[in-house]
Amino acid sequence: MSKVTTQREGNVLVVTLDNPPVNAFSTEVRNAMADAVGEVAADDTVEAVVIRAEGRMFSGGADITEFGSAPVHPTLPELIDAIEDLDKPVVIALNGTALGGGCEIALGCNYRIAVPGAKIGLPEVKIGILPGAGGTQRLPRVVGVEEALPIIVTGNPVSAQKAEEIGLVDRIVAPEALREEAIAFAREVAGRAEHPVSSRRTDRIEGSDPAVFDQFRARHARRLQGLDAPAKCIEAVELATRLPYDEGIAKEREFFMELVNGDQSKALRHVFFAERQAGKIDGLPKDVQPLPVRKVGIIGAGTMGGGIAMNFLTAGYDVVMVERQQDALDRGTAIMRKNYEATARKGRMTGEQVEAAMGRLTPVLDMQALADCDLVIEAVFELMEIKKDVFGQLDTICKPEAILASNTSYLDVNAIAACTSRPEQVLGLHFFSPANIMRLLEVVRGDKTSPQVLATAMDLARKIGKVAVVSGVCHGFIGNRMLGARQDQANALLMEGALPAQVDQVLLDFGFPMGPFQMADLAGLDIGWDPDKTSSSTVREVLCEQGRRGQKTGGGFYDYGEDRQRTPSEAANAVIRDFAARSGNEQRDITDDEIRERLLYPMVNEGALILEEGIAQRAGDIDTVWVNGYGWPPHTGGPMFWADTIGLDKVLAGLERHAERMPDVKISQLLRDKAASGGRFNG
Ligand code: T1G
Repeated sequence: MSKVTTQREGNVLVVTLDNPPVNAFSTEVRNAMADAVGEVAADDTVEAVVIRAEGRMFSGGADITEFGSAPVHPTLPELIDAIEDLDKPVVIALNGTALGGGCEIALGCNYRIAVPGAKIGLPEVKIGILPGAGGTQRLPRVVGVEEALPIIVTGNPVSAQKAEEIGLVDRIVAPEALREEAIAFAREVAGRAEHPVSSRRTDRIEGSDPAVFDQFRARHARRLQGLDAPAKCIEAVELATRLPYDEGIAKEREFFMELVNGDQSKALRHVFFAERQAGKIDGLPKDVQPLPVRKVGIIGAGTMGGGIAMNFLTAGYDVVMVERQQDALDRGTAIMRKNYEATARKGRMTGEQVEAAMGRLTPVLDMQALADCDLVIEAVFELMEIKKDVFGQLDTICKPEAILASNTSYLDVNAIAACTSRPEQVLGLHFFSPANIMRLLEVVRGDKTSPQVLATAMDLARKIGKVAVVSGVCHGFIGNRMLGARQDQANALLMEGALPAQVDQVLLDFGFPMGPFQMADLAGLDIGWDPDKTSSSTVREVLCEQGRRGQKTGGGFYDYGEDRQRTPSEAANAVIRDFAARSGNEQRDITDDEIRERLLYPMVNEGALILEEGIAQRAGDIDTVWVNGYGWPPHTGGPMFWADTIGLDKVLAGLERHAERMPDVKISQLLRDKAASGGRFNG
């Protein structure tokens, strides 16, 4: 079945694209589309053209899987130029999302109509490139520089309504009438002498204020920092206002080729596909169907319980939320409402949607109310005894087919499952705080978790908008286990002469949103600290004993002002120096390079051990965890992709160079083997 078909409707030729799942402009599609354009050009009885698509969207753009290999003709720019050069009017009918090349082909048409739900945009910057099929030169000519810049540089799409306002779309029509309306529009314009041609327009860029570009750069400085593509996007649009179209398009192509072959785009494309691959479970029988889930029970109305509940409420599920004390239940419910109202104030939800979500919540004090839930997630205190007691109760309360999940961050899911008569229905669902915001969900499969329960969890993750990664059972699963490897070295470095500010700055410079000691202050130094049992045996204990429990007390590893900005703390540094002096370690000036290697190489090594042990299915899953759960800068691809990029031999050499100072780091045989063979974790 051809991916592009043509159908005659009187004097109009309708060209239909049908390349599931996202109508990507693959080589096959471009060739078939070029044939259709040739058919139009050769047939004088065709007086107008409609381009449309089947499926749930118009197009997700060029076929990203083809990047990295030599361009195959006709390229998308060549195809769009051929459409634009037709001597007959072309109407494009956007039946839904039109992104990247999908938007660019629309810009090459004379007229554009769309359904109300269509999202139109140029997200190329998000995969480290720029619109490479005329988008940076045509869009500003159609909508003007000030509207074009945010679309191209942020990569965020605009609604059909906004597109109509700014002139990107001519009309909005109902989905059921789209094909016919497009044909009627084509007939309407067929007789006109002239038609708008995007690349030849100058009315929207004439007189553009050159200062706009530097103002935009300044306003988005943080977003642009360290990234290649956004800067090139701005430069390409700037050239559209200064160069004739043909010269501007040549620069766009030059920038595109430079970016698409660069490390940052390769990393961002890896992240894009790894996230989607993570949702697949190797070896899962194809016929496994997810179990039906309509009602969800959450135990605990604290920060995690309330955040987890919001995910399901927002996605339309009924939620029963259990707490032991009425005041805690009321507090948790009030915080959920406050969070929703804040979202509504930002325009991301309506008041009705907030009320509907809260209306699906049933706050209770009695666990018996969980009896008819299809899934129950506990978010109680992180203590195995408490978890085991809860699961023992759930096993008697909940219906036999209910799935029982723990939100534990570290604990042994197999031991928890063993407290029930249904271990095949028990697994971990590890949400990340704030649970209603963070996209990552670690789905921890117990030794006895059934394929159907696993499939149900992955299906639920998609429905609540999470990026799910399957983890086996080990202490800390994937993310926290690797975080532990990093934290061990961060703490060791303090005992060798480094201070928190230097250690954190190394990771900030690498692209993390914060360093390990900033993170500790944010989370609170008193997690797991017991004032009745404290014995001044660690830096963290002494800081807690001094009342320095993190940001929430105005000081931890750092001092915090009213604005919560951090400054190095002499008090904390004095405690650190005291412990360091008594540690028996030689105190020395430690270079930033050594700090970066000591923090990141053991993480990569732990990731390799996680792969060796089968805890993670694939290296891309580990990258997906760290990019979506811990702020690893996506333009380096995640820890395993980054190690591939710098070379596993370099990582191994670094681990061996620092081995004496890292006696507890057991170097992975998988890492050794791949370093020796020149292999990569990501194939
Ligand atoms: N190319 C190849 N495969 C793609 C693809 C693409 N552009 N977009 C999606 N897929 C695959 C995806 O990997 C998954 O595969 C399946 O389709 C469903 O995707 C010249 C150079 C369109 C909003 O950056 O944002 O045009 O896992 O799960 O949630 O200037 O996909 O099923 O095997 O994401 O409904 C620019 C990228 C390309 C858009 C749909 N376009 N895609 O979301 O489905 S570069 C983009 C998306 C370009 C020109 C430039 C989303 C989506 P599998 P999905 P979804």
